Amino acid sequence: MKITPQVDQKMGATVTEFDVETLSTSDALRLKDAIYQEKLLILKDQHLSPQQFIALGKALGTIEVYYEPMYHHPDHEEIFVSSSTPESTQQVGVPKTGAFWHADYSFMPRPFGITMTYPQVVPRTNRGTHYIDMGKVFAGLPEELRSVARATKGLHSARRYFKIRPSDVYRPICELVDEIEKKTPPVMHPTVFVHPVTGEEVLYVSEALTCELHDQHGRALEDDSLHQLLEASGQLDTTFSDEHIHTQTFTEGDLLIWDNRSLVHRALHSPTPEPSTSYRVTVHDDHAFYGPTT
Ligand code: 7UC
Ligand code: FE
Repeated sequence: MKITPQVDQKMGATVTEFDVETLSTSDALRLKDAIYQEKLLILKDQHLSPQQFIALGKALGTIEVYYEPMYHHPDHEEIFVSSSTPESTQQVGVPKTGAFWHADYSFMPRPFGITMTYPQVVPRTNRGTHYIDMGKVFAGLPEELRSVARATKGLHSARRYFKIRPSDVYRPICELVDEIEKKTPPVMHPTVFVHPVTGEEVLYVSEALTCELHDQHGRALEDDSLHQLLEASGQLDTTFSDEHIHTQTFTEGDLLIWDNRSLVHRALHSPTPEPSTSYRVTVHDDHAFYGPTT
């Protein structure tokens, strides 16, 4: 197994000569270590069955099954399917997922540390994912904003990006909203936490899922601090040219693994009606999601 940092890129390393079938304990440890050091890994030339993809997840930790069954692979609930299949009448998974800045599962009480995506059908144009390293963002913030982050918590909710299910057609929207609030009540996370492996302080806010910042008395801040933090991170840049944004493209055989504590991401989807399918497996590692807050 060879790990090679990507040249002239803001982050990431490629992993070659990786074979899940013959993965030694020491290589599994090296791979895990590289996830946290490099933040984003691109495993090359992978030809895995769903079972092998799931086995890779289990080699890294404990798989989290997505809470909404609409996303599940029909035979393997561990696999989340993002798929636009214009030719097919039977939709599998959900089209165009994650096209907004977020960290996976930040709207849940216990998010997972590792996300893997494994593109199955790769469109010719516009397929990729944007990433921002929120540890780097925090390190570059002006001191006033760092203090605000250290003194507050963020409220995260799935409510704005919950996807309407086929079974929701003709339901009153208020009923659906109530259901979202009940099933996934908003959760608080520290605005900045110490990464349990790297020790870095990570700014944990996203444009899609962080709704408010609260002070130590639990009162919502009425100023624009959240907006300022998001602005400073590059997540509000509609041209995607902010210095923090890394855009990772992929080809068939690539399998992406990233540190879901450090990075926020945003999927890029092709505007053409080309078919596109991607599998995802998400994993809790052996560490608490965040250590003691700063
Ligand atoms: O359909 C989607 O874009 C799924 C998104 C709301 N959730 C990703 C996650 O795991 O946080
Ligand atoms: Fe995502």
